Amino acid sequence: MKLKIITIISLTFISIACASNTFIKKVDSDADGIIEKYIYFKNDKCVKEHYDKDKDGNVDCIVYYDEKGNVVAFEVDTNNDSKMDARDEFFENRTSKSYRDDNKDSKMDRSWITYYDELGNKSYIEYDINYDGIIDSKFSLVDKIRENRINGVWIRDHEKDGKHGIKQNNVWKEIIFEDKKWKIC
Ligand SMILES: [Ca+2]
Ligand SMILES: [Ca+2]
Ligand SMILES: [Ca+2]
Ligand SMILES: [Ca+2]
Repeated sequence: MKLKIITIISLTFISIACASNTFIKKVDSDADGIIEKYIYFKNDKCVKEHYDKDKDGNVDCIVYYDEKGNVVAFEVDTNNDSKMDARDEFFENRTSKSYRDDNKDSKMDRSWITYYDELGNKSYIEYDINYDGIIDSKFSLVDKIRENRINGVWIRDHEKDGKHGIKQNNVWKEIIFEDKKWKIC
């Protein structure tokens, strides 16, 4: 009797999966009885993978794929609270966009756009420090120059002892990011 019930449940699950044209493949690659990878298929193509790398039963990494099998996005739960707090998106025009939820309140706090050269090396980064859609700083990895938008003007950063700053009449002044903008101290 017990065996019969299990068979019915199993068949029902397959039927639902076929009707929606999607199914999930569960992978226990080291055969320890714990599923550490879930592969989601739609129209026979892998659309995303869920990973439980530390095997605590919660997904801690998700990889998204496009129709060609390219990775288009990557999410990670860095503090193991079952909420993704880091996301990276990859685009065909040799750019990527990264988001981070630093205080783990499920709202992203900062983002940056990375540009790559033809060889795939990072060449340029634009930072939105407060995640309001406005770029606050930019950094060229080619000439190692960082600029910060101060009162609407891009001004070269003269970093000193880990602090950001500007030079005015050869005098160094620290700048801090406060109330959504860079301010000269
Ligand atoms: Ca986990
Ligand atoms: Ca998290
Ligand atoms: Ca946040
Ligand atoms: Ca901003």
